[in-house]
Amino acid sequence: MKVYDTKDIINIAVIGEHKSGKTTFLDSVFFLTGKTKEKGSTDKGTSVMDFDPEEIKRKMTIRSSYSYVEYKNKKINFIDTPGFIDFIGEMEMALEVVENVILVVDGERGITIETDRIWHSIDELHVAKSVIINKSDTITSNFDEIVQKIKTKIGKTAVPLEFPYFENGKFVGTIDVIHKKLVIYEDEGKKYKELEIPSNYNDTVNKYREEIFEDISEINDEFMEKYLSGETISEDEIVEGLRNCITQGKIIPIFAVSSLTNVGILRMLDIIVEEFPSPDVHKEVTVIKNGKEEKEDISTENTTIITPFKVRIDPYIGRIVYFKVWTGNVKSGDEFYISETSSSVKILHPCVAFGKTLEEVQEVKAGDIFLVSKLEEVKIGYTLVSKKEDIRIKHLELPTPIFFIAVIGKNRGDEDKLAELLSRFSEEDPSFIVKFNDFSKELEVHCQGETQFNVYTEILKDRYKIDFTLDTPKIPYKETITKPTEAHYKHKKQTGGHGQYGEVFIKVEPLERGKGFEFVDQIRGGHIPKQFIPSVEKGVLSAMEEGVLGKYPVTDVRVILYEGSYHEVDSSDISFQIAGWHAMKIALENGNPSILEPIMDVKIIVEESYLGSITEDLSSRRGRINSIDRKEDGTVIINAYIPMAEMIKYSSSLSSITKGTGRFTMNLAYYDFAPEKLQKEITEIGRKIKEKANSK
Ligand SMILES: Nc1nc2c(ncn2[C@@H]2O[C@H](COP(=O)(O)OP(=O)(O)O)[C@@H](O)[C@H]2O)c(=O)[nH]1
Ligand SMILES: [Mg+2]
Repeated sequence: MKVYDTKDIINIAVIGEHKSGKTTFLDSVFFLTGKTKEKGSTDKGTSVMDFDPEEIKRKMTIRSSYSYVEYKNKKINFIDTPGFIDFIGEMEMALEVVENVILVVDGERGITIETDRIWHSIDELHVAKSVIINKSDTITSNFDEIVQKIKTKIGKTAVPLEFPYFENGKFVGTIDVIHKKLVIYEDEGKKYKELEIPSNYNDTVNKYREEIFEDISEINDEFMEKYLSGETISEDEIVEGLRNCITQGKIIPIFAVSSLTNVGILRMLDIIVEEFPSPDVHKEVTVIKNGKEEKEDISTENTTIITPFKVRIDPYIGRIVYFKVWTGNVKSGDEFYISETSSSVKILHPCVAFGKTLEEVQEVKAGDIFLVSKLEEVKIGYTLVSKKEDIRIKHLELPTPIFFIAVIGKNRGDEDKLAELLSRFSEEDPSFIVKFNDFSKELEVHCQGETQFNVYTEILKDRYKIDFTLDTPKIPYKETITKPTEAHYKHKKQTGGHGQYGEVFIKVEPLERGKGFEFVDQIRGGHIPKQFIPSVEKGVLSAMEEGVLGKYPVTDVRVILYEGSYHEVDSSDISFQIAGWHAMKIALENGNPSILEPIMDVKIIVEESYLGSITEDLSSRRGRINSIDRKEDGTVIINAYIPMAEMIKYSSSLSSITKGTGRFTMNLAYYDFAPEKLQKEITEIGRKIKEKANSK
């Protein structure tokens, strides 16, 4: 493959609900541009993008995948993404590296809740957006209806550049609004002929053109003057105005296609190479240099910055890392510095990919995407820089987990294997988080939903034959004290030779929520020698690992060491650790201990008609509603604080209340005292968990 300049590269992520036809659309693109002789098919398991055996088996995209095509002297990099909202992490990683997003809408189903959800997750992203109404072969009348729905749900600025044309009820072509042509497809969609628009379509074409002209006028005064005064506007001016509007998100173009019959796609590709922004729309990229935000010229020769955005473990090739080049260029043998690890790596044999096939390239320029195999030390989230400087690229934040589950190996010894395999999934999909719960000594998965969890655990069962049971994960409760207290402990032991001696007096005070731990040394006159002060602190901290109620860790306390004594010969690090430990345990007993529970900051988005049932449900979950915002599209956003214990199975409850239409996000907000009536129960739960964990 030849080397492409930044201005000739177009990066596109294809998103949309499950089964809307994203992967088929790309198979069609590959077929029409001559990349494949025979068109791939997800139904037959021959698709270019869904090449993973797990994907073929499920007929579903699990991971994002990348392939390029060359068309009209441009290189278009396509990233296909999974449509299940559970795999939103895969989608977000792709979104970070593209300047264009195409939303695929299933024309047969129209704008569904899932489509709406996916679209909303990119609401605030500054990329050029477009929509294809796929499966246009199955719709004969409701195109306008879908367009109207797109306008209310997705944005008023959405407007068709092509709408479908039917002959005898068959989708045979499109009407191109900009070029004012009827485009009829031949030879399996590989060719088209341009004809005059039948006169009965003129009104529709003019209506859409007016919309487009008004949008262009908004950002271009010269264009506006010409438009208003009725002067002729050249096709070039329209194309350029439209390109600027698309780039700035002022227009969301809509296309009508059938990925199955390849109708509409070739012309769409023509428009893509003409109108879609290349990475050079951003002349600069924002980086964090030595902790400060700065701009770096993308065409610089001095500094090459690349970031890994995806990892794939290929059964034959091994580990493959996908990179985006932000500035500069990359050649085989180039050395890069990683700020995150303060180490260097060499990039050898950069490749482009077509499905699972890799092809080495000579050079990769700013804006482009490439991949490298056998690169072990690089992880998603790192920034690689061609010189030894602390430069980082700000990443999009991955969605925080909303689904939690404990995975327990059936047989002894399975646990390690389970942890290893689950972590491997997590390396490829960082939104699938595997954690070892120190308190319960159980393995937990924190992820985006049941579908994501099931896909991965089915692989465990099918491929690795590992048996496991599932359990609810344990809530990370904590303990604190509620009144100031004092404690004294003298540790004295005489055994044969050296004895042990250390005496401490401490005051322990409750701190505000979230303050954690403070240790104050008020020893005067060397009553405890300097070197033993950290020993006392160590003992105190070790006592705090298990509270005196449910054995949950202790937090939000200030410990003041104000007096003590030592022995010239017998005092030692360990003696003072022991004294500190005992004193702290006494203080915890006497400080009116209480249990703290984690409270989540929850954002729930539902259609307005469900508001009543949601608020009712939230009050039964001890939720506190902070705000309710009504949006133009008929949805409401409810912000609430809800205890984590009440949120463990919330995804399925929300789904059943809203018939699958609601969605939510949550983050840990703060810790608060658990209600009086639950304290005893939580205490007992903690003791039981600890007992079980210790017997392991
Ligand atoms: N009738 C029709 N079916 C299509 C079209 N595009 C895709 N499909 C079918 O829709 C199903 C889902 O397609 P797929 O590409 O796997 O969807 P994805 O989940 O969005 O990647 C498959 O059975 C395809 O054959 C189309 O344009 N027309
Ligand atoms: Mg797919």
